[in-house]
Amino acid sequence: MKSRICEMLRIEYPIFQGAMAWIANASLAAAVSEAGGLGIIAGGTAPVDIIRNEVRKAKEMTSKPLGLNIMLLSPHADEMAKMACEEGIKVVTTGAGTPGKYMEMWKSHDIKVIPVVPSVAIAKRMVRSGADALIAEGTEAGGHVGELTTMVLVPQIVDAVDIPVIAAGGIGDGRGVAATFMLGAEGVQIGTRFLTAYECSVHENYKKKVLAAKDIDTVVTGRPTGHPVRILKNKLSRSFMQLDRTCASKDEYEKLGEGALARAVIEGDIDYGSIMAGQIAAIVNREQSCKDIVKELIVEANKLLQKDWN
Ligand code: TUI
Repeated sequence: MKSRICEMLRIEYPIFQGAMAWIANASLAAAVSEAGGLGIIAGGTAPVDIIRNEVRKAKEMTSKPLGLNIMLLSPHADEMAKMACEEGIKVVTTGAGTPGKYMEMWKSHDIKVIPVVPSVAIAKRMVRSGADALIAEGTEAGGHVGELTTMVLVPQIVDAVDIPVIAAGGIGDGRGVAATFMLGAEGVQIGTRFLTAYECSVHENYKKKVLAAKDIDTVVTGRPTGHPVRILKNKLSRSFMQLDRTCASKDEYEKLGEGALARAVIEGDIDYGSIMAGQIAAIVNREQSCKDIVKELIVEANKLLQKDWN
């Protein structure tokens, strides 16, 4: 399972933990890094000092490489980009936009930049602006998603660029890891499977909802806003779907969505909170340590990739 990504980032296994906003904190990221993967702290839309504190805490918990994700729709993205340099972060991933304007600053601080991309055109643009690797995220993922599936997106991006491609979206076990390696990926990013890790501090009710999820229990809402989001079905998702059907205004979406992720993550409100999770939630049915999750993914994937198919 060694790949260019392991060398580039000095990690043991090419497994990134998805940067789930409000969820991927020091506890989760440090545990994944300690397990030999890449733990990533999510900036989300939080104020910069909250995240700075998580970065410092994580560094006390592990001496292994850690990443920081910058969500480019955040009003704090500029400050977060600077904070990565100030805190000596060595790997930045980005989501929900193009990080071109920060590239020079990050490069001058020796930071590896790995943007999430939902299409070939955006992938090519990221390469031109100096990305070191790409995360090709399919629409199976939770949260803010593009239109293409992982199966279709990964091989096309692998063909279009020369830098390493990490697959994301719909990967929850060793079979998914092996499958994306067959498509040309050199690493995977996994979010949903880590939601039920012991070290993940998301509310118990959120974990239970993920553990109970079946194949068709997620839905993408908000397409008319240009920022479609995949969440588990509940009363909130039904209200969002009603807005989708009635061509509601941006204000109506904002009013309904305001504070909704924190409501689910912190308060455990599974009816009116936004429970972001990927389609693969259906196969997540155990609580485990990050160490066991990473080990299991690698052992299963290695077995499949070395199997004699004759
Ligand atoms: O960013 C994500 N997933 C997320 S972010 C998030 S928090 C949030 N809060 C409020 C509204 C929306 C989200 C929850 N989940 N995934 C990475 C990702 N990036 N998916 C798609 C993209 C993307 C989309 C467009 C990356 C680049 C891009 O470029 C467009 C352009 O033209 O710049």
